[in-house]
Amino acid sequence: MHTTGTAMTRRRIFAVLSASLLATGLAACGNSDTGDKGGTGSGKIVLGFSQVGAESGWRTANTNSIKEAAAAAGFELKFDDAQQKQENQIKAIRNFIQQKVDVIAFSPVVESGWDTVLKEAKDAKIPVILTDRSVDSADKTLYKTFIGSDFVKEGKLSGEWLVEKTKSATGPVNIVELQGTTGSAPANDRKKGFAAAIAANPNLKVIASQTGDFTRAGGKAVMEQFLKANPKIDVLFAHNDDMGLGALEAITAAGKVPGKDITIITIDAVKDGMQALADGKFNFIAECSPLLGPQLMDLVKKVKAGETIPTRIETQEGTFTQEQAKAALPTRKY
Ligand code: GYE
Repeated sequence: MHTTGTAMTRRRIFAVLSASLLATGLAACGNSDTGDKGGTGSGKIVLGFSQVGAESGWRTANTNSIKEAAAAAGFELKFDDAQQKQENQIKAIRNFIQQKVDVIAFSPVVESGWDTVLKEAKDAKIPVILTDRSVDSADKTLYKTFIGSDFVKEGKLSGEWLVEKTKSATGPVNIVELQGTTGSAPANDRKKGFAAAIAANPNLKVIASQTGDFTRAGGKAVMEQFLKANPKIDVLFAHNDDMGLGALEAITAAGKVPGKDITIITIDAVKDGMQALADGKFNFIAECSPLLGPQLMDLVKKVKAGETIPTRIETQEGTFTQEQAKAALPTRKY
């Protein structure tokens, strides 16, 4: 069920190799592309990117990947940080439309409420690429493609690992869940996938589930409440590493040993999360790769050239146990 260390390493090397080849190829294309009229007349392809915010280690790595890949591709990047607010993203997208950028890409804070602004971009003939998170718009012609992870699968892998780990448990297993940002695709989907994976095991019970907004501070504060209200917590399922890391502080302060008294499952596999896993404080992480930059730039180029691209591009990722985290950490890039 789980990817072995060797397979994981091989996949990782392949991913790094293809990412750098892609970046090199794009850099060459970008340079020879100086005749291309962008929205600002700089001669470069102009990409407007609206980012969710800076809520987590994942997000920081994602922002870096996008900025580095845009520079390597020779694009002009207009980058906006929405500070986790949908209204800021809508404003940023309207600004990009006004500035007549070539392509708009964004990672939607929440799933709903995008139709109007996406229609405005379509009417202005500016193609939109969804990055990392999707929208629930019924009209699929409002965007060209969605590039990112399968969040339901990440939740499922987390739940399946727990089912396997607790298969000989006799009594009830009490689970608390730290959800991501309310209404966001990863929070909705990870919750769904996890619930589906444990559904057939009545002794596995989610006794409390609340949002920690994908932040360390949120994870800590909500875990404190969980611990106060529930004398017996066996498992924490956190929708990202950062909330799990915040929760560690609350658990330790409550006199419990994370990773032993409370089994901790998280999602992302950023460096700090992997360190906690290697140290035995976390027990399992389902990976979610933030390194979407090179692939995104490739798609921007293709869309700008009028090429047809697949409407869904799924990120490849695996899972980590404590032993696998120890092996992977020395070469972990983010
Ligand atoms: O898991 C979390 C971040 O959308 C996949 O957002 C992303 C999620 C990621 O804040 O750490």
